[in-house]
Amino acid sequence: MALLCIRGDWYLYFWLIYCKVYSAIIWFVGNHCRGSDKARSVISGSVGNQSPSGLPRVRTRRRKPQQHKVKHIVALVRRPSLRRIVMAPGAAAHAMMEDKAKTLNGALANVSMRTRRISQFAPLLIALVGLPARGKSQLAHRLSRHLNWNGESTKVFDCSEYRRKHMALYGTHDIFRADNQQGSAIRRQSAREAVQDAVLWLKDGNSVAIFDGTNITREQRRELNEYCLSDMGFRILFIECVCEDQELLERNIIEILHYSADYKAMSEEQAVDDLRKKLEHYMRQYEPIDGNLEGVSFVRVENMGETVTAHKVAGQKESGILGYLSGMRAFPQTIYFTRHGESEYNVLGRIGGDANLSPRGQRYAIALAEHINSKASCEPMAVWTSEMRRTKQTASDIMAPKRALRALNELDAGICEGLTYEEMQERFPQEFAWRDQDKLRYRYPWGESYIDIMTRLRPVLSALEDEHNVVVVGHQAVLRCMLGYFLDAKLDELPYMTVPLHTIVKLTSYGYKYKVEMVKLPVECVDTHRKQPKNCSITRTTADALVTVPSHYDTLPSNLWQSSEAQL
Ligand SMILES: *[C@@H]1O[C@H](CO)[C@@H](O)[C@H](O)[C@H]1NC(C)=O
Ligand SMILES: *[C@@H]1O[C@H](CO)[C@@H](O)[C@H](O)[C@H]1NC(C)=O
Ligand SMILES: CC(=O)N[C@H]1CO[C@H](CO)[C@@H](O)[C@@H]1O
Repeated sequence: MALLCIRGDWYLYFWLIYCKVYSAIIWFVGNHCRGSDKARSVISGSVGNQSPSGLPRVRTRRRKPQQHKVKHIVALVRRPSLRRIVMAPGAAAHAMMEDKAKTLNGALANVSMRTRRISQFAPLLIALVGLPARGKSQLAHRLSRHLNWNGESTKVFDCSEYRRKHMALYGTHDIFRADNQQGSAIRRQSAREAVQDAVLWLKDGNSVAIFDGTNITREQRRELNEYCLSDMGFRILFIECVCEDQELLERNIIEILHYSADYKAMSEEQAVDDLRKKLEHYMRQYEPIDGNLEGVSFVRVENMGETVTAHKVAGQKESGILGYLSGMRAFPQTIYFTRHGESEYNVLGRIGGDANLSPRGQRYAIALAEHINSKASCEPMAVWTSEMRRTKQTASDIMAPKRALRALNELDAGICEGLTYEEMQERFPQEFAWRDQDKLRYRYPWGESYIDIMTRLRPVLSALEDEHNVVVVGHQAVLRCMLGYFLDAKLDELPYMTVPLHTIVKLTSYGYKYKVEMVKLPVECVDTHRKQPKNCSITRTTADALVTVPSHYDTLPSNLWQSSEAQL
């Protein structure tokens, strides 16, 4: 044992001395300009300081070489001769480069400094850039819908609407000619007004304004950028829409011809000719964004989201927008929404639960399948249901791939699941009144609010925006939210939207809007829509609370099947 210890010690000792000597030599070589005396004293000092016991020696071995290394590096950097060697060959060129960079980046440096200082939470102005018919308006409105849904109050400021205000009647493409003084004055004026309104909107405490201008030139972009960043302290993001896809372009042009207010009074040939000339005028003036020449942060969207490139984009809102843009597709779409067929709980006036369809509900399921299957033979369809029995049963006969999504489940009524409104009033009169006071935000104890559903529906809605021919079999509250999203409903109106049972709601996109068609299938059912009562105070009487409750059965009628047969 003793021998082993001594031998171990000896090796350690030897190794230590070797290290010290080695690092000292390195240090000495590096430091020779500043005198070797000091180096030698460091060597002798560190060797002399060795303690005879094992443990401390190990520690010194670890620590000391590190100190030497640091000193060694410092010495190298401090050595004037060495610095001269590094600097000498390129010194003049380097200085010249610095000067050049200063003059080049001079204007941009100020801007980017300011960008960095502007808070993440500052309001954001989005300015669209691009030729007409590149899908700018569609992008603007879809983005606005998406942001509003996500709690960022957003509004689109459309330049052409301001122009129309100035010119009661659209004349011809002539006003878009670069050399048309009066025309360009009007366009400049309307752009200015749109920006002013956007600024007022943001100053009012809203978070995003989308400026749907047309062809902002490099100079205009610089001005707008400067104005937003330095004068207003807003964040700014440019979105450039580029479209090389001829098919997409033609579709956009047809949509403009159909839906633009400018062409309402023109014959088709006239309108086509006019739009073509207008495009030519714009193309002559258009300057695409060049990341090398302009210090602005921008996103380029090619072919409506096929390719998305970002330049100097930072910030939480902006990255959300970037994510949305890159997932975006644009083609005409039709989506069908329907509630499940009448369920046993609907008949009884009970909320929530996971009941089966009533006999009448089953009849609706068959009628729905017939209706959808006749369309499905032309184009492929898909069916999305919730995870609840009543939606799955409703969709069961539709011949299309089905998917059950938890996000589509009905609002969770928590402690009130399975109760009738009368029972709710009896057991939880205060909760019932609170719900009537603010149905959108009211959350059932242990359950959900409409706002909660909106949150969980986000991914479904994003996915749905890029789908065509989908049948969504859902529930009342969930469909209110979904339809509200596509139809741009006001949030406070959502909980009172009418989505009756046994009705197919067909949404068809046109331009950036959706057209809605209600198809009521001839199968009897109860009404489940409860209007907001007049008296929402906590102290209201039971009669006041129940005044708008729709009528329902108290027990499942045994003759429901026959009676509905008879009525048809
Ligand atoms: C920044 O802007 C100020 C005033 O607008 C100007 O005087 C200064 O030269 C600019 N700085 C740079 C680096 O260009
Ligand atoms: C609601 O009902 C309570 C109690 O019946 C009554 O005091 C109150 O005035 C009513 N409020 C409204 C707005 O009718
Ligand atoms: C609406 C808009 O910004 N139009 C501009 C397009 O480019 C021309 C040429 O610079 C401007 O004069 C317009 O104001």
